[in-house]
Amino acid sequence: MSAPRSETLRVGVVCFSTFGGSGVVAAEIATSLAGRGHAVHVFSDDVPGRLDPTRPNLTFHPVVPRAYPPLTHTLYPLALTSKIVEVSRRQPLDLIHAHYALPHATSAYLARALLATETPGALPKLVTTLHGTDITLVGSDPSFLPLTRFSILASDAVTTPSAWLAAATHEKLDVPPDFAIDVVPNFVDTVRFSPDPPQTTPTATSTPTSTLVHVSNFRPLKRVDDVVRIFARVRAAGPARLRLIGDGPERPRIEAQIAALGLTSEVEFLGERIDLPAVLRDGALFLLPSETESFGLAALEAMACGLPVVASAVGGLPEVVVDGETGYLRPVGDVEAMAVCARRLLDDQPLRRRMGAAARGRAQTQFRVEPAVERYVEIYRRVLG
Ligand code: GMT
Repeated sequence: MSAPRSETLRVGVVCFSTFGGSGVVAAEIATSLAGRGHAVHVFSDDVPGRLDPTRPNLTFHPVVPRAYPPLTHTLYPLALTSKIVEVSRRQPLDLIHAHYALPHATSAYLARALLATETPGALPKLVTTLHGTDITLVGSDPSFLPLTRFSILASDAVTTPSAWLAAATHEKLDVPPDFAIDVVPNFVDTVRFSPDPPQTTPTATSTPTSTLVHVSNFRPLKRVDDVVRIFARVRAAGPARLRLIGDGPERPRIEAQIAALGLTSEVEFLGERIDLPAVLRDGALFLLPSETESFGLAALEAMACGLPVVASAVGGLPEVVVDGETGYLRPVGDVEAMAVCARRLLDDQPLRRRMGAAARGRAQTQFRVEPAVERYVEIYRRVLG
């Protein structure tokens, strides 16, 4: 006998807690589902940055792998499996929504296999959202490819935030063409991420600013050194400042690069910020010259704040940024071309305003929260039959 399929769903959301885009998307989905009255259980190593664990209908389940000194490798995927099993025994779930293939979809699969030995039939369905590096880097690494592929094919539904990532999953992981992947674009809260501070009259568009903004986790694939090279060229041609938001392993190298270029006084490191909308709306334009990006949620959040985006023409970014309308897309590594675009936007205020307004308009019309969450709920209901 399967679990009751009532209007109210019991959904387990499995995600990373870090400030990365997949954790943000998962937290926003969990919040919205709870707001609609569904019973939501979030599983992660810590409370995701954008999640309020005290809100009604939402329970946060911390996953804490026990340390056992002879075992030097992390037991997190197994602790996550055990936690899903433990919670499901007490409060059966209709489905588990795993964000990121490894280890989340694999742990959910294993939990389901264990639960099947106890209560055959009453098993949660598995919906897996792929976010990018789980396919392009981790998942396609030969050491992980078979398990990633297996976890995808064992899911009842698989989603990606861009058509590009769906195609890359078919191609890189040799997923059969008839295995359907739902494309559900990422989304943004355009009330929180807006050009105007809450409860004030519009001001941002009338304030001339020459600040370039970049947000990332400072990993090599973000090419933060290109951000600095672009800024150096922009600065050489006129006034400008650079704000770097986020943190990660590349930061010391980037600090050294900025010092070597004599730009230390013109660049600010703001670290990870929860007041991101305020920082974004202070900027003139957003830079995202990544090596790859399945979607580029950081760019979308900047667009919602009215910033044009100068980014690499790569991955899913062309599905977010419309070249020549909401910003500029140039080949990966072409810092000269990106600097020309950025300088043009700083020098031509009407152009910048026009593109900023178009960026905000695109975020409002194409990437709203409610339709995206509605798509996920439709997928949940489809797999639940
Ligand atoms: O970009 C990262 O390194 C973080 C990563 C994550 O897993 O949080 O972001 C990925 O997922 C985001 C949400 O779907 C996307 O907006 C990012 O483009 C994607 N990053 C890459 O594909 C490199």
